[in-house]
Amino acid sequence: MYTQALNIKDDGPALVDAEREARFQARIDRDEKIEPNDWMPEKYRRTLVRQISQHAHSEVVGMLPEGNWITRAPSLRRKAALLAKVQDEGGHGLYLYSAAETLGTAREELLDQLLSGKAKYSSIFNYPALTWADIGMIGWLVDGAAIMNQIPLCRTSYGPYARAMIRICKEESFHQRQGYEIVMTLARGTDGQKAMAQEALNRWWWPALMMFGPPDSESQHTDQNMAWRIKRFTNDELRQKFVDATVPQGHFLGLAFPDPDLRFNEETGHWTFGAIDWDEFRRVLAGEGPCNRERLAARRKAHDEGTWVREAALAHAAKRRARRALQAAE
Ligand code: BYC
Repeated sequence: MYTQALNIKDDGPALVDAEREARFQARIDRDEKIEPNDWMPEKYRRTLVRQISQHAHSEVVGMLPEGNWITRAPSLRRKAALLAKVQDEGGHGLYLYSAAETLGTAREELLDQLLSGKAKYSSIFNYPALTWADIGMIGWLVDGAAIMNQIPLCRTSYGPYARAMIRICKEESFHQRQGYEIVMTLARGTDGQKAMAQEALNRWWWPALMMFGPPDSESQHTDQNMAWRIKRFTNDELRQKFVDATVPQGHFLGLAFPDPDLRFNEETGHWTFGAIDWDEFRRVLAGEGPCNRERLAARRKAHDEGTWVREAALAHAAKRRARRALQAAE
């Protein structure tokens, strides 16, 4: 088994599980990073594989709504920036699959889980990108929400995940700015362009708030993940931070948020917002969002069409290994 192939440091049979777990938790409480060969509770390992692989899948599925606009970008400059952004997302997927592999699950297995529909990816990528303004909204709101969630992940307790997130966040920050600049250009453009930006904001605002996950009262994993310092903030805390940062940015552009209950609360210093449609969120997670089927079909097609590349890479690696073995024997 792949897991057994890892050289996991063991503290010896004298330590019973409870003692091991207490020592593990003490390391977490001291803010020490957990590394691949360190002992860790099986549940910690499984939780990380689940979260990191869901994150990796989100990056690669996230390439689809934007990739669809590369040929239709309105200028060469926009096209170059969008191409770079979509390539960055592919790169993030690769770092994250590598981070997940350090926990003992092979990439093929993780990809199988995505392609069979067993593994989740972010709900947001099951919505369509209908106009150019959507590309701006994805950068401003989707990458903006991703940054809010991911900056604390740079301090997550598992070393390889934390280190991957540092570079990812730098790139996401550029993505957010390019999105905001697209929206700003439209918001300052003709009436038609401004209407396009407003219409896109109306469609993306609520799904962006759902990216942070279910409310804390319904979240299954938050308490344990906070104790293990995988998560540093709860879903609702991050959602509120995102709303507080984003609403003034939208108002600066003269755009209106599609929420009649959105108000600044002078006492708390936070924006209060209306009720999120959690039924819609659950439907999207259950595979019934506007684009779930289309996204999985696109990934399966890409995977099938990439078979020859994987086979060629494996054949090349086998040939190099054989050549090295021959050289060593000489
Ligand atoms: N979509 O107990 P909870 C990006 C699932 S950005 C789908 O709160 P947890 C990108 C959750 O997995 C997006 N599923 O869980 C941006 C769990 O299901 P399972 C990716 C969701 O883990 C721009 C169940 O609901 N970012 O990549 O404590 C361009 C209960 O939830 C969602 C990340 O993945 C959702 N929105 O917290 C390109 C960041 N929300 O597994 C790409 C890392 C919840 O028990 N992930 N679920 O069946 C996290 O920070 C956390 O996993 C979450 C959820 C905040 C998402």
